Amino acid sequence: MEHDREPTRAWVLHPDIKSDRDRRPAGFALEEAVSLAAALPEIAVIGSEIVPLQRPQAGLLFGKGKIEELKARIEANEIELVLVDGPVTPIQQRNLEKAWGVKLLDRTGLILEIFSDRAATREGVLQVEMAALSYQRTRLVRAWTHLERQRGGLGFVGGPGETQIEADRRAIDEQLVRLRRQLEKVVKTRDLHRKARAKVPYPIVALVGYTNAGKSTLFNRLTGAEVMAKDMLFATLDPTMRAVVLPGGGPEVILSDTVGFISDLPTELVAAFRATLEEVLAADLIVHVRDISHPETGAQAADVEDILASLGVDKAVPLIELWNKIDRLPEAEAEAMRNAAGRKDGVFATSALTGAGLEPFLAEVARQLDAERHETRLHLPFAEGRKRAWLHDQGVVETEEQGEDGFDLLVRWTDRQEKRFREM
Ligand SMILES: Nc1nc2c(ncn2[C@@H]2O[C@H](COP(=O)(O)OP(=O)(O)OP(=O)(O)O)[C@@H](O)[C@H]2O)c(=O)[nH]1
Ligand SMILES: [Mg+2]
Repeated sequence: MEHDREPTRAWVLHPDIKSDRDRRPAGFALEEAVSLAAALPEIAVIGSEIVPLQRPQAGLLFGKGKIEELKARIEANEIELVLVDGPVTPIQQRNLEKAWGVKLLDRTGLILEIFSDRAATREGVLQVEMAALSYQRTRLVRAWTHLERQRGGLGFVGGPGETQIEADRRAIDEQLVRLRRQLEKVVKTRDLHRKARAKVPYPIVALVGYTNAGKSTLFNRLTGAEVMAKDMLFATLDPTMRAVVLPGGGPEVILSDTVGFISDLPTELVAAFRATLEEVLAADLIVHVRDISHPETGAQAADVEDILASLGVDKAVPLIELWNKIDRLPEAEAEAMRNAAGRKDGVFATSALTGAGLEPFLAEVARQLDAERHETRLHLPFAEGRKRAWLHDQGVVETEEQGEDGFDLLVRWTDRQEKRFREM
């Protein structure tokens, strides 16, 4: 990060496309796009606007008149970077950059930039690099087809020829193979870590949710950790885990804070973060943290559920929903929310900031984890002392008797604990 440089002056555009059936309310979408831009420290958002459009124009995205109008504003404000909240084809990007004399990023490009700014672990860095390269590769190909066509028609010579583009693609492919190999190595080490953690005697509770919902704030409050919690999109990128004792002498659990989700998450990134989010797949309990004070809270929750499903999260994993930031609502509304949450199973109105509503939530975590447990009788030969020690570590042994050729145990454990045991 270069702090001494002047921030790049940016303008944010949200194309509100009328032909797009399931388009989001433009005001909220623009607000989110501005927050996304603000998540990059080197950008200063000078202005933003909604651009109503009947349908996207093939070569330029916007209509000619609109482009002229925007050009005037861009020049008057000395804008260097235009962020378009939506997909922009490579051809459109090139043409708009030329028309306005700026650099342009689309939504996927911007999210990739943020992720690459945040990635802290080796694994995170590799994943973002791979996502960015895959994105770049598709754009390279399409831009080239366009150039070729144009050159053919006008008879120009020069510019990148086929061999150059082919070489670029090959270079990207080779780089991707290299990255994948490195990633595999890192994942293998992490798998070892996870195996080590599987021996840790506690169930895993994963916090998931839309970006900025309050996951890290809750994580910090419960664990006393200091994970960066900020009014900034994608404050957290790498998953963080900490052991916590649930209050009231409840069981000890491992709490896991994860990367936030966002609508239209670039597919490259979902794929890239699969490995990281496997922590979530391995959880004994999922806590979905929602910002209930956000005007789009319903749509955000639906997005999170879609992403969880696409990650293959097992429907059998119990889930608790938190209606967080209840303190931001006017008292009458907060009261109505608390009542509505109270009528639903596994839903709690909370404030990670003030701590309100957390006690009943934590009691439910303890109860759910306990309800999940079932009893199993095991016979362990003397040679399996390691497994026996593991069971005792997990605190699942109810009774134990020494027989002639080993131990007879009665254990009470969760499905996942049993699965981990069977895999040992
Ligand atoms: N008023 C209020 N603000 C909250 C509450 N929980 C979190 N916040 C604020 O919301 C912002 C985002 O909180 P984070 O904990 O960083 O959110 P996150 O879900 O971890 O976000 P990402 O890491 O970006 O996915 C911060 O400014 C928090 O102080 C709450 O219960 N009430
Ligand atoms: Mg966070």
